[in-house]
Amino acid sequence: MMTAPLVVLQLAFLQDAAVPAQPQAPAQPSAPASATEPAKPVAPPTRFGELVSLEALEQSLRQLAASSDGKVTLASIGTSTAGRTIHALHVTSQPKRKVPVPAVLIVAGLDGWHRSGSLVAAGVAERFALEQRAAIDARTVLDGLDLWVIPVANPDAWALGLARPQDHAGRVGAGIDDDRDGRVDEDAPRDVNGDGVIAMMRRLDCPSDAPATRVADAADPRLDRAPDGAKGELAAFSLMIEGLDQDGDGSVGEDAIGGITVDANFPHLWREFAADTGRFPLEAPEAKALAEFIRTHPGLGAVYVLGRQDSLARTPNHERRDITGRTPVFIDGDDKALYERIGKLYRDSTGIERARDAAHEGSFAAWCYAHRGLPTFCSQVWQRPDPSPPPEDKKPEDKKDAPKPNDEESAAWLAWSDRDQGGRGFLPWKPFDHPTLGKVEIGGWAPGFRTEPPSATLPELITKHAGFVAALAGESARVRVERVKAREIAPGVTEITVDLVNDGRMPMTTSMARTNDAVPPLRLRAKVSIDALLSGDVERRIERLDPGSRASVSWTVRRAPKSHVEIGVHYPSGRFDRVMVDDDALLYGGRVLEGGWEW
Ligand SMILES: [Ca+2]
Ligand SMILES: [Ca+2]
Ligand SMILES: [Ca+2]
Repeated sequence: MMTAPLVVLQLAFLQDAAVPAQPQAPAQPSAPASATEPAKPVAPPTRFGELVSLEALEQSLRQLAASSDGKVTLASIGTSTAGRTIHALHVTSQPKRKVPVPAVLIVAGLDGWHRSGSLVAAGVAERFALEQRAAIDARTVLDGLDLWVIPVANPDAWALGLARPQDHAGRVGAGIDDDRDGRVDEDAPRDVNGDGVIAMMRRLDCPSDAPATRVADAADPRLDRAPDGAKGELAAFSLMIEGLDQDGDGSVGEDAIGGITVDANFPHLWREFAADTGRFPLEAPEAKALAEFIRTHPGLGAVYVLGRQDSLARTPNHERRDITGRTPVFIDGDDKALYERIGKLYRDSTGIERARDAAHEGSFAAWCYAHRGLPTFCSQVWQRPDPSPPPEDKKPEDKKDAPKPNDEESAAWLAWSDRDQGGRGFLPWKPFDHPTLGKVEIGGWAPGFRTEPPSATLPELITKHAGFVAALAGESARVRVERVKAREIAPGVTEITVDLVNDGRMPMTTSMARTNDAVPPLRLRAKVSIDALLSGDVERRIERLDPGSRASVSWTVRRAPKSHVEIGVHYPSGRFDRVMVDDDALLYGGRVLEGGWEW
């Protein structure tokens, strides 16, 4: 009990260090008192509440491991293209645990535009490790669960941050000739007007071979839409990324800096002929390191990915299939109920109900689910906040005839930027005399405005996501031997029945795992000679054990008095138990000896 006040003091110190300007010093004396008071619904302080340099984040990870009484171990799962360490945190309540338990894996930082996801992932590890009971009952959860957190899966991209346009943010390594013109990175998007940001351009003088395609949206001329030909509208400009067309080929920014997009370099729905997806799947060392980690950690019960994609705010489509007709593009129909239920848990835990579309072909999450059969859930970390109501002078009657925005979601982002964020979210369109394109306007969304939440919200986001991870862990499949019955049906002949149960809330394996044999079935292997086996199979396989369901397997074997029969129980997770049936078992039932991992 001596350590608890120390932890509180240390966290208070860290909070002050992270937010030096906040006049919150008077709150400090109340910190020790709160240890005895009931938890307040306030997000506990965190050392991951602010976007910092990669080096500073790594330093915080090391500090977390050092201050956790051995509950957090910092390991490396590999090295990035540029030679940076890819860290993994292992969080457990029992560092010397001998019997393996299922683990939840959290992966974040796959590209450079969702760095807050890395902070949230590390912050969740911190919450579990330091048992911030205001947020979650971490001890209960960790008793039956370990947590793996890979907060920055793509450190090279993370280090670059928002310096590159979002579409290219996750690229690593040497340049690729994106447009196959024999030159590499010859016309990357760039900051043409020198405002420090690569934004968008509206080209006003469009040539006939690259005609205008968009008009400004009357509801808010900062936004654009396709012209309505039926109303005689003519397109006024084309929209393109800020750049120069340095090679004069008519395209702007067509050959971006950088090589492989890590989160498009995984095998499922890998785009073979795209410029940035790698020459072969898992070519990027970052992708290979993640895949290796998954392969060598078969006990993962669920994977939670924080970044570009979402599969929780909205349940993924379960009907679309690829051209073979066999592989689901998103999820298998039989896994729909699972995703709906976990999605509801997520929305209840985080309050996040909105999501943006994002490409998922070749992504880590798509591969984890489709090829490895793992229940894999994606979160975009936060959602667009609701804008404050419009000011008084814009009364509803004035707006009755006002045109409706074509893209309501973008309009709502703008409203939030204008009314609540001092307009920081959008760079107004400004005329610019472009050296190769003539008259243009440069402006658009401020980089990261819609992907990175304000730092002030991070502690609360960490609390919400930690709550979801705790809920997710509570949902995992819990397959175990419920009882072992042994009965002597004739002298020297024993009938053995092993009852199995899944008293968790997830199926033993996803439907996807069964479809593609990604995960072995549960196997029960009787270790008896073939002539001692009077009935039953040497090995029995159980493909499916849904939540709340049971399975029962029986054998009849010859067993001499004072001898024993062993049955190996091999779970899909790679764990195994041993069932022992001897003379005592006839009275008390067989014993289950926890084995370990088979890996
Ligand atoms: Ca090129
Ligand atoms: Ca610029
Ligand atoms: Ca060009």
